[in-house]
Amino acid sequence: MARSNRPLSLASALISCTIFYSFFVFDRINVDASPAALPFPESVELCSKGVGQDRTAYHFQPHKYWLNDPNGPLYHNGIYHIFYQHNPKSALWGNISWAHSISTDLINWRSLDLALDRTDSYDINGCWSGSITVLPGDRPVILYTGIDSENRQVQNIAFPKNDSDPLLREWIKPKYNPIILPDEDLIVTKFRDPTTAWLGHDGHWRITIAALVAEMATALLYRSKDFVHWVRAESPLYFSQISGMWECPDFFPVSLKGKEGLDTSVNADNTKHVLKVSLMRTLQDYYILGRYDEGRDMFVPEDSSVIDDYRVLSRMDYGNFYASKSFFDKQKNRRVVWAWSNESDSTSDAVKKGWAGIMSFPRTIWLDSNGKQLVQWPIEEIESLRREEVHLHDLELKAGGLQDIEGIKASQADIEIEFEIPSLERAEPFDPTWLLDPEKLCGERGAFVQGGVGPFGLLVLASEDLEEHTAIFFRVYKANNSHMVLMCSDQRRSSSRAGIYKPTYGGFVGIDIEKDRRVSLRTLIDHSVVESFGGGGRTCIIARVYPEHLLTTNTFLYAFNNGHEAVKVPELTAWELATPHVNREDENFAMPK
Ligand code: DQQ
Repeated sequence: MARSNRPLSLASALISCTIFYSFFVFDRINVDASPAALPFPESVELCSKGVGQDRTAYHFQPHKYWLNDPNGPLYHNGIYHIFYQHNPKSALWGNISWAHSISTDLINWRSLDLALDRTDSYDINGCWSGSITVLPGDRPVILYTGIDSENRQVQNIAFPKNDSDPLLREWIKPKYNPIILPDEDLIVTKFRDPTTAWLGHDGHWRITIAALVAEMATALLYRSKDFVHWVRAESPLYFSQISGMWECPDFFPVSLKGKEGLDTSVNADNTKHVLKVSLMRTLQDYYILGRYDEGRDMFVPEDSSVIDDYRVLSRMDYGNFYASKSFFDKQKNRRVVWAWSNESDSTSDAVKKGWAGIMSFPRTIWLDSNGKQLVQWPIEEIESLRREEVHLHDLELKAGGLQDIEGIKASQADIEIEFEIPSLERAEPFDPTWLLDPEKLCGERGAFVQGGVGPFGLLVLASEDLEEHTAIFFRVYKANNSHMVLMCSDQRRSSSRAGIYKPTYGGFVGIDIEKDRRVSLRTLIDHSVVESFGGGGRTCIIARVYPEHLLTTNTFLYAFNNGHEAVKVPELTAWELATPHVNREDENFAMPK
């Protein structure tokens, strides 16, 4: 097979790493900035390798050390802000504070000093997750969980020190903190992660906070007139028997028509509400669609029959995606969601690398036109990173077909492919019990187990001998009255390195394959990330992988079909992506004065 990927020799990898290490020792450059100034400088191809071949290029990660949950994403006065859970001293979880980065395009990021550090009795053991709300007068305010000197979880507030600083660099914690203490009936170590507030028609703010109450996973409701004094409502916003504690709830409206996002306080006839919860038990994010009944101040799920079994809840993503948080981007009238994607390598690997944890690529999120599921899609700004391009069309993938996609550096790429299924005749019978564990099904029927219709999809981050690869693929089954499309991301062969978690992820795709006869796949590849969007973003799977061959040789990209039935590929486009500035501390990168 002819392969024209740009070679990456061991020598060049080592040179890139040397360059990165030299950035590493530079101190942060303090440059004043104003939002009216020019945006970030053009993306420059910097060291794409970072510390080892696993460092990502265009996914958000700190310059060094530990990252977990996204906190308080915000668009304010021309600048995007992301805060996140960070250990400023190590690549392992601990010393949890709020780190802070800013951007004008959600692609290039500059890191600022910590926004919240563990300084006072009410947060001396950690500044845990929380949110930002913009109060009237365009004044952002942070609500976060502090771990106090008695290891209780309390809720605190912080304000920008200087309202006229467009970068919101310094935050002040008023002396009257904490503003919410755990009531007697609550477990003091299970009361955390306040949401962005929404304003009711009565002029009172509301927030929800996760807690475990009488063994029930609960989204407690608090109300306030002045944002400082909060009163717990008698009834929670929502609770469920879903076992274990929820973390990082997110509660927001979505429009019944179109992709536009809504401000968190909107509650109208043409909207639904989404309650997103992060389930500690599975470390997965789930969501429930429903209605916000303002009269009763309660969330009412539209399908109450399913919600006590987490296995049938809708998933934000079927992969390594946790503690997600969304915000309304009023500049572009969209809602954008981020999540923490944890490492799948070991803690000793983290220490060696000097970092751990990345964010999923920011995704626009909206309600599908059928009103039944959420759809997520990489924000359009990713297109500014597209460079070399390969375009193929009208391919046929017969049984066993493998199509080399060559001409781009495939370790840092964006691929859009559409599969057309001329015949569903050979679709195998569907077993409804699979709905409870699609992941297991993906493990039993991997990319090389022949089926009737499928598996077909992509092999990414593949070594020349295919010993290492990650497979993202579909299979179509015939159920009683319809066809079911399974999407899998199989990491079992992703790396020859031992000591790495290499799961198989999977979920069903909510499309009508009988009518459409097509299913699309978009995959973002970024060294140790494979982030996939099936059926136009109806099923998403982000995975962390650590291919060993990236250090020394080219990586390859293929489309394949291992089903009996031939499939067609009407369109396939793959772009190599440039490396933006993501929290790198080099002299070329500063917001102009
Ligand atoms: N991470 C934070 C908590 C949150 C958890 C601590 C979720 O506030 O519940 O770092 O990952």
